[in-house]
Amino acid sequence: IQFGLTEWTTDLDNLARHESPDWFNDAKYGIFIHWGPYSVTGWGNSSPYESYAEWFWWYSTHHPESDPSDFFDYRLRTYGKDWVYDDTFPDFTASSFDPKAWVDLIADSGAQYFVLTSKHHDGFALFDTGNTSDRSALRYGPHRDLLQELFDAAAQHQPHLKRGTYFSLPEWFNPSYGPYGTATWPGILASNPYTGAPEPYTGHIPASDFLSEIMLPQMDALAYTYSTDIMWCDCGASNATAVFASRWFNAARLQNRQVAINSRCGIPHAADFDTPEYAQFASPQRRKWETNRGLDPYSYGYNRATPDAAYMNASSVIRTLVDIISKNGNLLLDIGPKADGTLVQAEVESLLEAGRWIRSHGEAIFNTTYWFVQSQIEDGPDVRFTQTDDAFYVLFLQQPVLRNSTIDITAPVPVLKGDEVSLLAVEGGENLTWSVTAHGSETALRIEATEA
Ligand code: FUL
Repeated sequence: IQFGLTEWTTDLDNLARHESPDWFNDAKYGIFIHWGPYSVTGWGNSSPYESYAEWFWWYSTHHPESDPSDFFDYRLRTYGKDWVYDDTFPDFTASSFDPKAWVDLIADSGAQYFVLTSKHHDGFALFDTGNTSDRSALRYGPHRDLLQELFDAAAQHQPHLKRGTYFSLPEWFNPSYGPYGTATWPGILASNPYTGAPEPYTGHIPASDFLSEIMLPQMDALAYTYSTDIMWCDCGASNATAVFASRWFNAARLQNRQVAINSRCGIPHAADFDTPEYAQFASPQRRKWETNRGLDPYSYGYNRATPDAAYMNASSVIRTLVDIISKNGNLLLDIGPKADGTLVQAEVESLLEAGRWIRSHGEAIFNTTYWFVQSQIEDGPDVRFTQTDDAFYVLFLQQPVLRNSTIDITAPVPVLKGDEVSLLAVEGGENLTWSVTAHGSETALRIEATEA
């Protein structure tokens, strides 16, 4: 079979031949954005019991007996006993949302793409869900199509940023999800933990089949109306992804576009990339992967309990990125905007400071591949490797001493041609020379620095 010429079908072995696009492999760094009604509550407590703030509704209705992260008590003392989750909607205003400023920040951070929560587990959509649901930012809260506004701003930006959509396949408490409930996603209704009354599921349009009448049409809307580049599903479980992906891949091919789906669409066998969460692989992986995590130490959504000093600083962003790309990964780094669309200043500062370094060292980051043999060395300086067709990059995780010194990197380095070792983005200073030496079966790359 010539797969380049045949149709994509719903057969999983056929779909498994779809690969992560070149642009995705080359892009290395994206910004994840978790924004929704949970940005109003904005609470996940902080160390030592940190929990995802975007899970507020779940935890504040489900864990009354053991509540180390204080969701349950916070809810009562902040909102009182009659409050229900959907009371957040009017306060999810987006009144200061400036899509152009967000896109400028993403570009300045050095990221090449972003992924916005189009719909999280609470079922509240930031895009137009048509006649499948009225539970969206178009009908409640801001009364705006937030996804479209951000996508439009990104399309106008030069250079273009790729645009992705996080999409939760299950909805926690959607009454129509019930029949598809599993142990993890029980498909139950929420009830107020204090009064026992059922909590409303505002904007619900009853459907006889959640998958074909809600999930699939919404995924199609993201693919065809919004032209998402990445379908970043979450949670898997029951799904219509084989139908969705085969149609989408065929359509994308006709348009000469490369699109991607992640490993959480319910058919991991056919995914383009894996998605370790707050984790990264220790060694290079043949299959493309993308770490997702927040600048917040343990939340994607805005968490008012996180102290400024706890967010990742620029140097930890850079080290994390460099480590990941040396192992065939990408980094999808999350910010949690506030309900009015303002950004957390500590997150902005880290992104901008890291962005200056990332952009000035972009040659060693973007459009590179990992050095498959080894990603780091056991003894000697803490370095990571990337490569292109005509360069081999050694990235130091600690500032090396390069003053009249010699650095030996004992690693199976590639056969190097050419005669130049240079320090990226550092002007003047040192003359660097390199040589490859053999120590028994080991090779070592020796970099010698002499004062210019
Ligand atoms: C998880 C979700 O439950 C989290 O809230 C977050 O969206 C993360 C990226 O995926 O599965």
